[in-house]
Amino acid sequence: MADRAPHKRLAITFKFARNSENGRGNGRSTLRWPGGTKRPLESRRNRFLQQEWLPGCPNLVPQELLDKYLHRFNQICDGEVRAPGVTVMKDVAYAKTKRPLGDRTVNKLQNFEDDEVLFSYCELPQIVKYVACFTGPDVKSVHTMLINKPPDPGTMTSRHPLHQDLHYFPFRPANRMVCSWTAMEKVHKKNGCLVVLPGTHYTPLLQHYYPEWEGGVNAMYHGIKDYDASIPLLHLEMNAGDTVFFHPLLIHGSGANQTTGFRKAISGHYASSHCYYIDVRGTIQEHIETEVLGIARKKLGEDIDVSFADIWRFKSRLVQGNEGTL
Ligand SMILES: O=C(O)CCC(=O)C(=O)O
Repeated sequence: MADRAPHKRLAITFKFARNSENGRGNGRSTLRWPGGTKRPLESRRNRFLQQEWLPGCPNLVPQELLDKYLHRFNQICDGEVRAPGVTVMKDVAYAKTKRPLGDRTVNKLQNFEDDEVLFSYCELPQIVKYVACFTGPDVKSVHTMLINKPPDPGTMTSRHPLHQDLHYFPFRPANRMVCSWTAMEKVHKKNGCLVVLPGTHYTPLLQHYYPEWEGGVNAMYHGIKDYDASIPLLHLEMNAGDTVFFHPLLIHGSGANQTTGFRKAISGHYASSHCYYIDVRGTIQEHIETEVLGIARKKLGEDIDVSFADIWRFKSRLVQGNEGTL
């Protein structure tokens, strides 16, 4: 780490050249880390929303913390530690096989808000500082993930289809939510780095479906069919500890891991405590509500009386400031 500048000096923002006609990117295929400029945080938020900015901070999370998260991941994955509430997801290629849980079969852990080791990522001051630029001072964690992305089993099921995170959230406004995504190791095209469609945080929420992939699709990996294919994909190649922050309408996904190693990342979704729940019935989000409630009933019993909003309330956890309506 000694050869890398501390994040404070490099608190910078990715700039995608803006086409003033349509507000879209210039199609650079690989993310660059431009030279640092320090900007007041509120102005950073405005730039993010009004222009094409994807805030990215090199080396924001130190290696010793990434090692701690990795160790915890392995403990949970191997069954050495029981982490209440954590969902351990196997790649669909292994889901119906007898292959045990392990780092070769698990594609992600979700909902680690009750695991103090992993949740400490969501509370890191250097992360919350940026998050609060978008959410305001009253910050709630609403969703948590450690994505393992093991080597693709040969089915291409390690891909994550292009989607907008807002599709999953029954609350608003979108401009008061943000995702932090930190690479836990070097991520690049070959191991399935994040890909984004720059500028799409201006688009409305689009219809999501399960993609029709030959090898199958992981549970809840919904994708957008009708995105603007003329927008060039941007690959976010990053080093361990580098972090990006992105808007819930930004279209993003990730490629297959075509290496023999992993492509780990840790990620938190945050919202202002003052966001409000919406009723998604009759909207394009209705089917995600049906699917989530179906899973909850399977796990907890057919007769449970729980709403989509209750599920999100249950897994949300205050990170900073005061409770509100979320
Ligand atoms: O890390 C990845 O591969 C993408 C994860 C993602 O976008 C998600 O789970 O919503």
